[in-house]
Amino acid sequence: MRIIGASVKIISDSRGNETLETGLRSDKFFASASVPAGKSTGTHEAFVLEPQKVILKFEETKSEILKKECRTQKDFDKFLIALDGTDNKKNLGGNLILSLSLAWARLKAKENNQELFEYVNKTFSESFFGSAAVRAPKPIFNVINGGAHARNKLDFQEFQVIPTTEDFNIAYSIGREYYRKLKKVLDEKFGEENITLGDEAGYSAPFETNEEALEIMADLIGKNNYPLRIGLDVAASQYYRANEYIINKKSYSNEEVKEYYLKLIEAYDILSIEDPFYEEDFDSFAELTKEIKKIDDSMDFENLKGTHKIYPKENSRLVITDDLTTTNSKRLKMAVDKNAGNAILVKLNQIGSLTETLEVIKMAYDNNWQAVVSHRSGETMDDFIADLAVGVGAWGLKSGAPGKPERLAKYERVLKIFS
Ligand code: 2PG
Ligand code: MG
Repeated sequence: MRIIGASVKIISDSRGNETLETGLRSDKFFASASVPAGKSTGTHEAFVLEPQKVILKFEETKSEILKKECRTQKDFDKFLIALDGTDNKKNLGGNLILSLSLAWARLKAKENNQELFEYVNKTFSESFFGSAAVRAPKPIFNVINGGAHARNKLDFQEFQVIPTTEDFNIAYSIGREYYRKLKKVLDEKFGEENITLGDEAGYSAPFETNEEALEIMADLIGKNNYPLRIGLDVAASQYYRANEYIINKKSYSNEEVKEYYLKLIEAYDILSIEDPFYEEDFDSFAELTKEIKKIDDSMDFENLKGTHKIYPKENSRLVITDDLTTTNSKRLKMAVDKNAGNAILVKLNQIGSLTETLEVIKMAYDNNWQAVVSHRSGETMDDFIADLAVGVGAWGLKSGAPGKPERLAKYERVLKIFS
């Protein structure tokens, strides 16, 4: 495909920080893409170059991009990676490379007369011989925000609800209903004036402990018999200090924090836990994964009572790796070799190109890991991740709570694909 025009703009993300939007033009079409930004970022993520510096870099390299004619996504992404020439995309910036990569994907999909998710699905099978069934992911609603994403006492970053129904339309509707009801519960308990929204549109309130938030969530699920389970992204690197974890002002060793999580998992029937340990501690991830599998294996699914009955057996619990693996196949290989988890969180901007992202997902699938596609806490209105999740048949899509436009955009796109 020949590119006849390319431009990069500086736009604002949902936190008001500067980020990039890139446009590419072929003979017939125009396509653009913008990139998000994280706050609880992993050390091994691709380098983010300051937007103003990106503009200068882009002007230097624009002629190369216009000269180069690439046939496939892989060719284009490889060309950009070679142009950058560093290990972590430090020269051009992972943000510039990703925005070009995603704009190219959108443009190519238009050239092929395909929907973006179809293009992703085809590219996944053609480039990596990976086959994935197009399907709607489970929406993962981050209804209470803590950690680096809110100003409150919660150590854990994300308190999520995950619908157990396969029907996305119903799942989305239940998620929104739960989110509305939760607001009422919190208003009554803490006073309306004390409830605010965190970075990902989840509520922030003066909770004293993580358990207090979990208790309120579980109670609301139980009372209404909602087909929802609880998920957590604890983002443990944020409360890790030299060999100890500080939770609610108390210090825990690796072993103690593992026991603490296991207690919570059993007490609140938690379906998934993300980043339970410091981002280099593969061994503790492996230990917890082993213990959680034991809980799942010991469950008598035939004789479960009450709301448990609606949980299908195939919904085994997930230990999700985010900062540990940073959407990087070298890191995922290390995690897979140690059984340090069973699902990878996929963020395009952690690695910085569509091709490398698909490569990581292929590796995950080959090793019987699940994939959960994720937004960042600083988002734009771009909904690329919805098509990515659908196109690779991801287990889940994490796009925050259904309460701010940049979060809704992704869920709405999935809804549109399946309507
Ligand atoms: C996470 C993400 C997104 P951030 O930790 O999973 O929810 O947060 O974008 O701040 O890294
Ligand atoms: Mg995370």
